[in-house]
Amino acid sequence: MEIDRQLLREMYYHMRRIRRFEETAEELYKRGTVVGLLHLYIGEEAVATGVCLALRDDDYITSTHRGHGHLLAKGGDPKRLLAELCGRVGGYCRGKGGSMHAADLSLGILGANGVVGGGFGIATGAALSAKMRRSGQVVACFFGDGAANQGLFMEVLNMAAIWKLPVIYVCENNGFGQYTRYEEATVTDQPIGARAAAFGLPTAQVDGNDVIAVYQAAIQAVQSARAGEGPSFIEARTYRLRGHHMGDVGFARRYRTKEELEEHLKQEPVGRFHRWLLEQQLLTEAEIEELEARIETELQEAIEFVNSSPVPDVSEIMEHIYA
Ligand SMILES: Cc1ncc(C[n+]2csc(CCOP(=O)(O)OP(=O)(O)O)c2C)c(N)n1
Repeated sequence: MEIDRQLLREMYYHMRRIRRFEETAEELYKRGTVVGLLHLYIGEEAVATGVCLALRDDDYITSTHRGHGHLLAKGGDPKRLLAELCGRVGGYCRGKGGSMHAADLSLGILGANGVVGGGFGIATGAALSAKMRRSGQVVACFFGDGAANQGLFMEVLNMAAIWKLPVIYVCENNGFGQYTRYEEATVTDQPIGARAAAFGLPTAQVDGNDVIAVYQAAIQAVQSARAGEGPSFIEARTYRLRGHHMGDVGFARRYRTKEELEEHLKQEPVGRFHRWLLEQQLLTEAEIEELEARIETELQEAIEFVNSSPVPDVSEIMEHIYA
């Protein structure tokens, strides 16, 4: 598949921007500016980027508790997301939802989700709606390896298969579910995709730290969904480089070692893509620096936006409550 320089540039821009957004959020959390739980996507940037760049603007995504990367890669606004994390009125939910409720329906971003596996039903329902409206839209449903053990996964696979719904189930296998290793919680003599294959879905297992591999698998799944051939499944193998959430620091919980983390750091997706682009002479140092400078400016503007945005007034405490 031909991947042009403009697309490579976009891939690098998105991956690096997600990384720097997360590092900024991490820093602001440590200063007490970010409020509420924070699950960072550092190390997994190639998955959101590869999948979202294969989508159309009007396609949908559903996201997870680790959702900043998905929202940003689908075109979400870093200012409004950062403001949301910091509990400011300029945020996606007027500062009242936090990291796990950010959504932007105008961009097809159907929301992060604090319920593990909570996106399965939403994505499959959105795909049913797209099919009934004959809109040609496709849905990408992001979820973790832990979420794949939720019973609803089986139900949606069956429903999406029988109705040939335009949905792509994207399992981000980052090696862990909270403080439990993947292999301790999930049968590994069969890949997770075997569950989807049992319902007849085409499945792919890709290196989730290789943005091009993810993109190629996603393009194939999108084409098949748009052609009316129904759902697909992709497992992207990656590695979570930070704790489960900001409170999970160091190695005290003993589910991984420092040595393991260091090994994975060598293969982290943003640096790896950067090195590859230079080695292959696909982008120049100057082009990369220009993209990085643009990202720093955007993030600086996001911080200024947060600083200029107040916390919600107590008088609106009962507004925007849906349940
Ligand atoms: C229904 C439900 N069960 C349990 C939890 C607590 N919980 C939050 S994140 C998480 C681990 C999820 O693992 P995975 O789906 O692999 O995503 P990852 O955190 O690795 O990105 C758990 C058990 C929850 N939020 N919702």
